[in-house]
Amino acid sequence: MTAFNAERVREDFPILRQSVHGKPLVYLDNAASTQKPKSVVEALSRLYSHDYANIHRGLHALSERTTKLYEDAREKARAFVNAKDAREIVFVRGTTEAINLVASSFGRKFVKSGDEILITAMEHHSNLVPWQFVCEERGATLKVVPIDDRGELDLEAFEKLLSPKTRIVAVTHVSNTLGTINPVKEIVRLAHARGVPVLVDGAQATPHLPIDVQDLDCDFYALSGHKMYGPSGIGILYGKLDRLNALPPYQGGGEMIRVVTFEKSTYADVPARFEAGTPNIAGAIGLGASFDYLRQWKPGEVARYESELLGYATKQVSGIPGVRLIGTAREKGPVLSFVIKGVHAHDVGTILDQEGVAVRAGHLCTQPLMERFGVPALTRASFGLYNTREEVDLLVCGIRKVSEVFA
Ligand code: C6P
Repeated sequence: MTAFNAERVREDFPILRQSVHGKPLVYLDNAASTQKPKSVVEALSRLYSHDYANIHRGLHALSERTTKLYEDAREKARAFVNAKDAREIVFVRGTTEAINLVASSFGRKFVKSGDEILITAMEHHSNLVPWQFVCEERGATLKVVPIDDRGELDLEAFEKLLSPKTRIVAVTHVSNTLGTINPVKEIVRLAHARGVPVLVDGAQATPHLPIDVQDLDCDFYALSGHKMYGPSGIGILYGKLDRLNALPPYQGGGEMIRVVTFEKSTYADVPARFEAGTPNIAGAIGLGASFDYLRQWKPGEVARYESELLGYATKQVSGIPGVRLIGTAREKGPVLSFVIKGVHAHDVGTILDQEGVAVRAGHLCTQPLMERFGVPALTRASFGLYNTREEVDLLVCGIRKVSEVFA
């Protein structure tokens, strides 16, 4: 284990050493996607320079080597989320595909007319629209757990909304817009007490928090590689073995079958049943390298550092005239969303970009949340393990400029 030191960490990310519009780059769009450490880039380069072939199909040396690297990455993913068994890890394109997989397969088999699916008011569209598909197709109803003005989930309302008709609960671990860390373990406990399975959207949790799916006891957990210093186009769906075994296939194609005839096909065991076609081989291996990268620090050390950084930023930004913070939950991931009176979020983003500060502006794929807080859009600074207090100061300086220009 190494002691956490953000300045040293920055040396692992050559992309950060550049200027944008003549100013040093301050990359604060980590909730959208993170940058990649050298070790991840090198793992991809090594694969394509030495080992690459298709997997699970070839008898030749390169195929065997690449298959081993791919399956090693599955084992690294298992260890990262502390799953019991590597068969509980399915490689997918990312969180969006993981949720679509569960919604489609679970919906087809277990959801019928009159049933209910329970989500929360702070879900990303990726954990909302797939459930709307299911509701439309099966004649079910989508129920939404409300949140309070800080952006915290109303647990009492959640308990009341859990009904004998509830088939599944789908909840985000950490909100991409508000930063709220949801009490997922408690949510799972309450749902399980009524026999309802829970899917957790971990897209914004896995880059920051230690994850233990056995401790959470959730039935499904989704994550995206590109948000946790790995490649894009790869992610994992964790599912308890019995839950995955109970699901029908999601897509048909190569490698997900056992026997195929024109009359009927039978399917492979999990996880192969859900990995139809040639997968994102390099992506999975690169993701394995990002798990290795994050493992160098004690669990919780990155979260502690980022939380301090968020506290530092929150204090300063909230003091700027005209600024309203959106998302002030007591437990938060490193996300700072805000609006500035009289200024459109896109203008804030554009002016900050001129200062070299990269943030995201818009509805952040959470349109119902914009309505809940009565804003058309917002600006979000999101922190990662390579960000520093000096960078927060540059962000604050940029926001002050915006606020002074438009005041
Ligand atoms: N949020 C953001 O800027 P994909 O695109 O499949 O890797 O992740 C989708 C997703 C699902 N859930 C949550 C909570 C998310 O934050 C995201 C992606 C990015 O906030 C892009 S919209």
